[in-house]
Amino acid sequence: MPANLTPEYLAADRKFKEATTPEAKLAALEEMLATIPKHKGTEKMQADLKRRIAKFRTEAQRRKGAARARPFYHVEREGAGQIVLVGAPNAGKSSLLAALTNAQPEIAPYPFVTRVPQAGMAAFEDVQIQLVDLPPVSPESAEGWLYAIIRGADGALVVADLADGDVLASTEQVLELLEGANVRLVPPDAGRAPGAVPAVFVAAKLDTPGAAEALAVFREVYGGRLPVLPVSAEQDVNLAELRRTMYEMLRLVRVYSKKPGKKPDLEVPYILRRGATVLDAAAVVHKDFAERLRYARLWRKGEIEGLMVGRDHPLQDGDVLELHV
Ligand SMILES: Nc1nc2c(ncn2[C@@H]2O[C@H](COP(=O)(O)OP(=O)(O)O)[C@@H](O)[C@H]2O)c(=O)[nH]1
Ligand SMILES: [Mg+2]
Repeated sequence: MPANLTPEYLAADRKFKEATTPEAKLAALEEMLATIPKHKGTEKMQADLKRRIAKFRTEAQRRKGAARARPFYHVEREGAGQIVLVGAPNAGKSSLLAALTNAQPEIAPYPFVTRVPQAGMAAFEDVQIQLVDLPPVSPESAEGWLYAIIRGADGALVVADLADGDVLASTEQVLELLEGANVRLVPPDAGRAPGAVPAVFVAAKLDTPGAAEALAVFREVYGGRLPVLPVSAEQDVNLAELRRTMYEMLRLVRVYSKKPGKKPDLEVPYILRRGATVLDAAAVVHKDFAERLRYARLWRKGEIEGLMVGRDHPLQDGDVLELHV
C-alpha cells in the first residue's frame, strides 16, 4: 500500500470490507475513489477502484430487479471461516459483533433493529474469522434467506439472553424455528455431518442482575444439547474464550512455513482443515509444490525437531514445515 492514504480513505476501505451487499460495497468503493489522494503513486489503485465500481454497479443494477421480487442476501466468505450470530430479538447479537470485531452495528434496547446481515472480522491469535450478525430468528422474520445463510455457515453462535425472564421459552422458539427451516445444529465436537452446522449456546448479558441463576437453569435445560458459554459483551467477560471457541468450531490447523536454513515465517499461518497432511500444506504454499514435493521436515513445539516426514504425514495446529522440492 502506498503511503499517505487518508483516514477517510481507510474508513471507506473498512466499510467496503464489512459491507455484505453489492449496494453497500458500491457506496464504499465510491467513497474510496473520492477520498484517495490523487497522485502518480495511487494511479494503479484509482484504476482498480474504477474497475471494481463498474463491476458492483452492474451487480447492484442486476439485483434491483430481483430484489423487488424477493430480497436475498448472501454474505461472501472472508477469512478462515464464517460464523453466524443467531437468536431471538434483542438477545445481544449485535453487541457481540461490536465487541468482537471492528464492525459498528446498530445496537438498541428494542427488537428488530438488525434487518440485514452485517459482517466483521474477529481475530483469534493470528487467525481472522468472519462473524456475521443476522436479523433475529422469530416468527415475524420468515425470510428464507436468513435460514439459508445459517445453513451455509461454518458455525453458529446461538445467543440466549440471560436478562430475558423468558429465556427458556425464547430459546425453545428459536430452536423450533431453526428446526422447521431445516437448520440442524450439532455440538462442535460431533464431527462434520453433511448439512449440519456446528453450534454453541452463547449465554449473553452475564453482567445483569440474576444472570447467574438464569445461567444455572439454562444449563440444566439446554446444557446437554450444545456447549454453553456465558459471556458479557458489555463487561468483556469470556470474550477471549469465545474467540477460541469460534476458532475451535472451525476445526482448522495452522501451519507455518520455513525455508531451508532460514527461520520459520511465524507472521501469517497457512490455514488448513483438521486432518490435512503435508501434501495438503504443500499445495497451499505453492501450486507446483504438491507435485514436486520430495519430503518435508517438521517442527512441533516441545515434541519434534526437524523430523523428516512424508507426504501423508498428518499435521497439527502450530506445526512448522520445511518443504523440499
Ligand atoms: N447489560 C448488558 N446489556 C447488553 C449486553 N449485550 C447487549 N446488551 C443490551 O441488550 C440490548 C439488545 O442488544 P443488541 O446487541 O442490539 O441485540 P440484538 O437484537 O440481538 O442484536 C441493547 O440494549 C444492549 O445494550 C451485555 O453484555 N450486558
Ligand atoms: Mg441486532
